[in-house]
Amino acid sequence: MSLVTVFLLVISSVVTFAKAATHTFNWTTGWDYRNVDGVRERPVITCNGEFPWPDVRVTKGDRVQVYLTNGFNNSNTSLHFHGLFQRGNSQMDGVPGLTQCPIVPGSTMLYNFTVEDNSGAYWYHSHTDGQYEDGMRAAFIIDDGENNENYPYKYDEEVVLTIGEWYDRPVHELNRLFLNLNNPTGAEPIPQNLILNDTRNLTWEVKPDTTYLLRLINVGGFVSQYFWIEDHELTVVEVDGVTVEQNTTDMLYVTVAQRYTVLVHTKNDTSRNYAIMQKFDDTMLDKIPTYLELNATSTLSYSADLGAASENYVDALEPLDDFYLVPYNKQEVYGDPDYVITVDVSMDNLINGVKYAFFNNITYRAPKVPTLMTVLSGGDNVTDPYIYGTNTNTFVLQKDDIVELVLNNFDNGTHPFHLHGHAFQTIVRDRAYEDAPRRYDDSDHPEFPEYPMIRDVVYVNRQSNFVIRFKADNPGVWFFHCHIEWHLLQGLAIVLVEDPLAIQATASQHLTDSVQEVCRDAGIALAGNAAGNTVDFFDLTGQNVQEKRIPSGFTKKGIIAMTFSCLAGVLGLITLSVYGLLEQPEVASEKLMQDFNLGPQELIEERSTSSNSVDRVNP
Ligand SMILES: *[C@@H]1O[C@H](CO)[C@@H](O)[C@H](O)[C@H]1NC(C)=O
Ligand SMILES: *[C@@H]1O[C@H](CO)[C@@H](O)[C@H](O)[C@H]1NC(C)=O
Ligand SMILES: *[C@@H]1O[C@H](CO)[C@@H](O)[C@H](O)[C@H]1NC(C)=O
Ligand SMILES: *[C@@H]1O[C@H](CO)[C@@H](O)[C@H](O)[C@H]1NC(C)=O
Ligand SMILES: *[C@@H]1O[C@H](CO)[C@@H](O)[C@H](O)[C@H]1NC(C)=O
Ligand SMILES: *[C@@H]1O[C@H](CO)[C@@H](O)[C@H](O)[C@H]1NC(C)=O
Ligand SMILES: *[C@@H]1O[C@H](CO)[C@@H](O)[C@H](O)[C@H]1NC(C)=O
Ligand SMILES: *[C@@H]1O[C@H](CO)[C@@H](O)[C@H](O)[C@H]1NC(C)=O
Ligand SMILES: *[C@@H]1O[C@H](CO)[C@@H](O)[C@H](O)[C@H]1NC(C)=O
Ligand SMILES: *[C@@H]1O[C@H](CO)[C@@H](O)[C@H](O)[C@H]1NC(C)=O
Ligand SMILES: *[C@@H]1O[C@H](CO)[C@@H](O)[C@H](O)[C@H]1NC(C)=O
Ligand SMILES: CC(=O)N[C@H]1CO[C@H](CO)[C@@H](O)[C@@H]1O
Ligand SMILES: [Cu+2]
Repeated sequence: MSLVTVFLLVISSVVTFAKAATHTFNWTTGWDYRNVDGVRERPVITCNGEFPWPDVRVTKGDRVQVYLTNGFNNSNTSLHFHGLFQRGNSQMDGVPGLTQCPIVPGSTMLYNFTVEDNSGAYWYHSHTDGQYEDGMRAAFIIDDGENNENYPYKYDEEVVLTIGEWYDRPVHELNRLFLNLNNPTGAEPIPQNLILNDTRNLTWEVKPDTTYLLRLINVGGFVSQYFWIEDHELTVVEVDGVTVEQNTTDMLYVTVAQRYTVLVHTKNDTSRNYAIMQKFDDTMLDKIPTYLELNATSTLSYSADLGAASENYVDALEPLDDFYLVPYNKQEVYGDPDYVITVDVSMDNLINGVKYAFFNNITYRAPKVPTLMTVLSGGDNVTDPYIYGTNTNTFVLQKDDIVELVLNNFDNGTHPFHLHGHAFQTIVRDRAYEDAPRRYDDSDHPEFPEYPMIRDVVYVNRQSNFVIRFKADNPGVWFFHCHIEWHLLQGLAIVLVEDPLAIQATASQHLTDSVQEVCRDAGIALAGNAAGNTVDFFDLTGQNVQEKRIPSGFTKKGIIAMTFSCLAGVLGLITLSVYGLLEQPEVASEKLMQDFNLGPQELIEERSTSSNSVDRVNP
């Protein structure tokens, strides 16, 4: 290397260093009342007493320091920066039970990381107990260079727009009804409304003949939505922070946690305003209550004098299929995998009558010691998945392996899956199947795309399968889970421990003072296996485990019968509010019977014959 080159390298690193900024935030959680959807006031989670939470904008290379103080009196909290790779810094990923301890009331955690590997549209949210559905989330935008100067597409203005859904009451109330013996079918709570930018009937004032970079972020927790703007094309240029070759469409299908960045060119003609439309994917709802408006209209406004736009009806929902998007960097499909993980998704009731979600028959239960702390204290034993517990579905990945994850969805619903620490290639996504689930068959599959779409949240169709690939080049402890918060609460998650020996050997992975203090405040040990055993890492006595399976001979019908017989009086209140059917009690019991293929006569018979079983089940 010549002296001149060395000199230039020194100069350029100094310049880069000089430009990188540090952004420090000091946030305390709390509750207050807000009327978000214009229907009614309800408690929302605030940031320093304010709502909504602030959007964050930084430049690639910057440092972010967030002091998060738990200002709640009776719930824990955490903060996850969705989509950021947190390379060499797994402890900042924000997942209690995996990478940190829960932040208990009064405790403060410093999230301190640089944004090196990512740019584009991200978001941050609580990773605790569905809290983000109560408003603890916002956009996190990363410019590529000063004023996004390295972005490959040109535009005039940039606008962020969060979309989502809103419930009529807080998640902790809904969750008591959801994970409940009285909701044996696991029907998810029905939202009250579609929202965008935490309101309805929004007016977006635009200038004519202008190219907008519109960053759409679905910050919802359950239902996917269709999005379109009347008579305006959407040119997709980025998904989940991955720049793609332009693809122009009239309509998008956005699952929760996905981001689409699109170019929208406005018209020269300012003589009318246009509808911005959102529509629920109602196939994801167990029941469509009469009150629920399935679509919402906002206004793309060329002139305030022209007022609000009226609804734009379309005959067919034909969104872009993201599977065919091509990354801008044209990364080729990874070759044959070194390691294949196959997971089957299913839902079932356990002995307590609650409906759970399973990967390979295991519903996730957090370990007693966060998995990252097990890695840091486990010596040579950390390459054995057993020490992380038998109820955590933990897989250990080896350095730089090409990992293939095959997901077979035995559930008759669409699910958006998210991998922490990576964006992945999606090489197969099969169509929906109506009658029986279809497994992936690696001897009979469509040809893989040459340049597969890369993103961090991808949906699987009902009773179908997908295959994703990524390279295990980011040592850390990473969650892979359904981003429907209800399903995560039901345990639909696995854990990937990536190159654990490298985690041990890397100074930046060692726990910061703040991370350790958060654990001390929570009374959680910083060492040990999943059961908290520090002497013998292979002794899992006392680990958290799932409820027992329902013994054969005791059917789901028994569970239903038990529900009806024990709770005939209460049924109206609890089950019905979960089904969103308070106004139509008879429809709800009908729905319950349909879900379990029970006729009214059978129901009565079950009720009289299963009374012994009922005793066996009651705690
Ligand atoms: C954060 O704000 C709280 C309350 O205003 C204050 O007590 C604390 O010192 C601040 N922390 C930092 C690191 O600025
Ligand atoms: C939006 O409009 C609907 C009726 O179209 C109304 O019920 C609701 O209160 C409005 N919401 C807000 C936040 O203004
Ligand atoms: C804790 O906070 C909740 C929600 O704001 C409130 O309803 C409750 O009264 C508080 N409890 C105590 C003991 O302060
Ligand atoms: C908060 O975390 C602590 C420590 O793990 C735990 O004991 C407590 O039950 C949690 N609180 C809630 C409301 O989940
Ligand atoms: C954040 O981490 C950097 C790098 O380790 C360190 O220099 C800095 O002091 C940390 N910030 C705080 C507030 O501790
Ligand atoms: C949505 O809210 C963000 C943050 O307040 C704001 O910057 C943006 O302009 C809003 N978008 C629209 C379309 O009004
Ligand atoms: C819109 O108006 C500009 C000048 O203001 C003109 O250059 C452009 O060609 C017009 N575009 C269309 C589609 O008419
Ligand atoms: C919106 O929903 C209503 C019923 O909820 C329906 O009548 C109307 O056609 C829908 N509009 C669109 C654009 O789908
Ligand atoms: C655009 O998306 C469609 C599917 O919606 C696909 O057929 C087409 O190949 C894509 N084109 C480009 C350039 O990405
Ligand atoms: C899950 O359990 C079912 C029924 O007991 C069994 O047939 C199936 O093989 C199990 N699946 C896995 C992946 O262990
Ligand atoms: C799956 O759901 C679809 C749409 O709701 C329905 O038509 C189909 O009958 C269901 N299949 C099974 C096996 O339940
Ligand atoms: C079974 C096994 O590998 N046990 C090892 C766990 O780690 C400790 C300390 O690193 C070793 O002493 C054990 O042999
Ligand atoms: Cu799901």
